[in-house]
Amino acid sequence: ELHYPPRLNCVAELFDGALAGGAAGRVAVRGEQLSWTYAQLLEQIDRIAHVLRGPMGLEAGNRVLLRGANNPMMAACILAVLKAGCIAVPTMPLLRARELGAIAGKAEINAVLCADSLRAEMEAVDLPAAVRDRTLCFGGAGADGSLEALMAVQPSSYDAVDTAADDVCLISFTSGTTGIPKGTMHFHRDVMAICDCFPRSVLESQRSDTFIGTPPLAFTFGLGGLLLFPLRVGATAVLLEKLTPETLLKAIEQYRATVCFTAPTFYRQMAPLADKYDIGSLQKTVSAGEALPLATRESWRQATGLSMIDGIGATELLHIFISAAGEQIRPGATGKPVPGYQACILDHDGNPVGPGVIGRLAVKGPTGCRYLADERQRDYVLNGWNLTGDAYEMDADGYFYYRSRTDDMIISAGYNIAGPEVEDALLRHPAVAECGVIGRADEERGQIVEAHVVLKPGHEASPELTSQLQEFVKGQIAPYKYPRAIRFLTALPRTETGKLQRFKLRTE
Ligand code: 3UK
Repeated sequence: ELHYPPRLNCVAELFDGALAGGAAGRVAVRGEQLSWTYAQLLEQIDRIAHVLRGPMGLEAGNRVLLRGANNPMMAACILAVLKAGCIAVPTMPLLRARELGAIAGKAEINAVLCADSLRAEMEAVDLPAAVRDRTLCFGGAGADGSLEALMAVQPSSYDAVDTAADDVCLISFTSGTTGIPKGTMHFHRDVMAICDCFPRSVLESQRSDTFIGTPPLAFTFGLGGLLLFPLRVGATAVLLEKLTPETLLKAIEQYRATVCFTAPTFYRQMAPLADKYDIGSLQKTVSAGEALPLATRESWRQATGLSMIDGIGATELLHIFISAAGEQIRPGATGKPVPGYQACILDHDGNPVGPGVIGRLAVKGPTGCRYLADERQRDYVLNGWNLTGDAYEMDADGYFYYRSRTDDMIISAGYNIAGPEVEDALLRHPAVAECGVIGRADEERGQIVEAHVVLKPGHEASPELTSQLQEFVKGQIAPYKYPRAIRFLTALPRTETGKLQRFKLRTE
């Protein structure tokens, strides 16, 4: 059981803990341009907090939209908003003006902190005049009126606003795999809870760790894994912009990173390149965002000797709630509920089912879903249990196995077929780099299994390869699951968070 005092400011709590542990002189955040120790990061946060509550004129509870790539200044801005008693609304860097406008409106924002590099798109957003007047940019040349210019004349220390443990501090938008982002609200105590669950009991992170990875800080996977978790234990966070599989490997070598957070596709693309770099510092690699195919787990292990830590998380629940590491890993399973969380599988009527039956995953724990607009609340939360929209199965030992998204289960000639199982089979073929499997409407069978395949360099699409892939799948899993149709693409449609957009494959 986690217990937090009724008055809690999560940023004050994180820094009090780290500084009490002697972190002041250790590096808190490393970026491409600069690094800050805990003491230096704290000073930046405090100066920004003064700007928010002073010249910007914000009050406690006001909402601040944040935009920027992963770097130390973006991290300081997010933390300053929370420390000043305001609510952070981080946004994904690639969003366009229209999408930003929708988020700004839904979240009823009062102010904006925007990286200079993303300024043009932000200026194209239709905002109320009062918000426009409270828009500051950072990370540019530091001209008059920039955040940095205002920070320079502020005091270097700021007393955290005395917030309640269950005051909202973060509004996070889902990545919109299906198109429409939904806002979810999280409390100061939720921030502490995610730091005290997965990183403590599964990852066993320590102050000697250096965290690195790809998820944007605007995605709670990244906010937790690349900022909050390292701060909680007094470790170092490496925050880099625009990583590719190749540059991430290079950065792991350069920064001697010990913990890596990214999505399955990145690990899949890094595996064949791994022997070109000295990544011997790596100890823990965490995969989340979408299902980790067994084929990817195996190729990563072969390339690096590391056992992947798979973990399922959700924006609604803030971070990872089912996972396993080390000896606890059972190939094919996501893992067991992270201590602090409970999980079960429900049938259509909401009754629990036993081992070996596929059903709807339900989760309960210290964090839970609170949608901003509450129409969807009833779909997600049932009697205190969060329904994530995933089809899962449990075994007799309490391990949880991902099958598919509930809506993505393919029903063909009366058979239930999970696309990810077919994807795992295809990924084992030497010609296949990436693939996505969906159900395509079919008069005779209701749906047929259709695979969308991206080939590795040196391979070309042909009718022969199509039948070869079909036979290959039939040799590994029950033949009725084989893809009756195969389409070859040069890339799969993915969200900024690395998730396959199956709905786009269906409408292609
Ligand atoms: C899917 C997974 C199988 C699953 C997230 C870690 O992904 C995150 O949040 P989102 O709101 O999406 C949630 C949905 O994504 N998913 C995530 N991880 C896995 N499916 N295996 C996995 N390991 O459908 C889930 O319902 O974008 C992940 C931490 C924080 C996050 N917000």
